[in-house]
Amino acid sequence: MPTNRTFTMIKPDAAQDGNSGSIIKMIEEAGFRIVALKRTQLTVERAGEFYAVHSERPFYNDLCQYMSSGPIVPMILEKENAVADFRILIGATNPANADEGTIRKLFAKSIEANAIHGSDSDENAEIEGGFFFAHTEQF
Ligand code: IDP
Repeated sequence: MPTNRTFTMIKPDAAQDGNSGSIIKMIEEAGFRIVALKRTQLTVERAGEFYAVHSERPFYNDLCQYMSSGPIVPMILEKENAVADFRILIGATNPANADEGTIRKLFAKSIEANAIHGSDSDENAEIEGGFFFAHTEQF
């Protein structure tokens, strides 16, 4: 995957509340091109695999339960400087600290149910995109 791509997923709280369309509109209006998109649901085991880096953190089990509690909308996105620009668009992990106008400020419920994921590096964007999409599903 080239370095102008990032990976995101709309999390169960936002997908369940019917906010997927509004969030996708914000993403496209911010200049990101959708390379791959689907609606799916993680098992608790698959959620644990995705968040394995956090397995020693006290919130890990709750996070895996939450992330498997309903449908999610994973996407691969393309834009110059995609990883950094997308982190700005989504805002801080805790919506209480997120800037006005960011996706998390607008749609997140809590530090855990924070509406959306965004990769934190080019390397993780490639790994996370590959977790959900085959190369033949990326256009
Ligand atoms: P990020 O998603 O903003 O990169 P990370 O620190 O990588 O934040 O955490 C991954 C996810 O774990 C967060 O998006 C959030 O859903 C959850 N999380 C992070 N910190 C906490 C916490 O202190 N309590 C509960 N859940 C948390």
